Amino acid sequence: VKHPLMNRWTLWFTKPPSGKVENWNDMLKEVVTFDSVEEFWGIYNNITKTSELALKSDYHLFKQGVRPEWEDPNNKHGGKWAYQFKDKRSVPIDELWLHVMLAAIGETLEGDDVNEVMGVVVNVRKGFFRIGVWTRTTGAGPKGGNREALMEIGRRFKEVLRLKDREMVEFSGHTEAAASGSTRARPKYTV
Ligand code: M7G
Repeated sequence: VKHPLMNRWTLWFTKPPSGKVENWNDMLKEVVTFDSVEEFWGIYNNITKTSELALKSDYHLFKQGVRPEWEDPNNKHGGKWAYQFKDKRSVPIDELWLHVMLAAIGETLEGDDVNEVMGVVVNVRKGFFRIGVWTRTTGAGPKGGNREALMEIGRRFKEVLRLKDREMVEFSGHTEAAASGSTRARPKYTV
């Protein structure tokens, strides 16, 4: 018996560049698409753990049909909630990333009639691990969306990561991140 998921999901991997990065989007590799709990575990048990990935690697788990890049039509008006874990040796990154993936595919990151979550990401970097949740809107502007729904996603994400009250998850729009040339744009919201 297969336990179906509400959505189909695609796992993507960013392979660290060997030389100079010409086009970021070319580094994205589509790994596999699945739509059941059993398939998820089959894949999870056969891929490299986040803690064992080389620096500059990313995993992206996105709804099928949404590429894990700002330029995708489903992301271009959106943004992300993110948290950086700076103590790489003590953080249980494999467990945290697993819990975030389970929350995504189990649809517990957002309320029942909300359709904001596009995917989740883990970045392996020199000084930190970062986990993020990408949303379709920023809760403001012409393609505005629902700010309260976004804040709720931030609160649920923070719970999944088991952060303390004073450890803040930050939301920033992709457009601002792109304009500033890094993803370290000033956050719009914190929770
Ligand atoms: P990052 O990997 O999100 O964070 O972005 P990091 O700074 O901690 O490594 C690093 C760089 O990758 C950005 O400054 C962009 O040059 C590029 N990049 C990241 N993302 C998610 C995108 C994207 O969606 N589209 C494009 N074109 N470039 C991106």
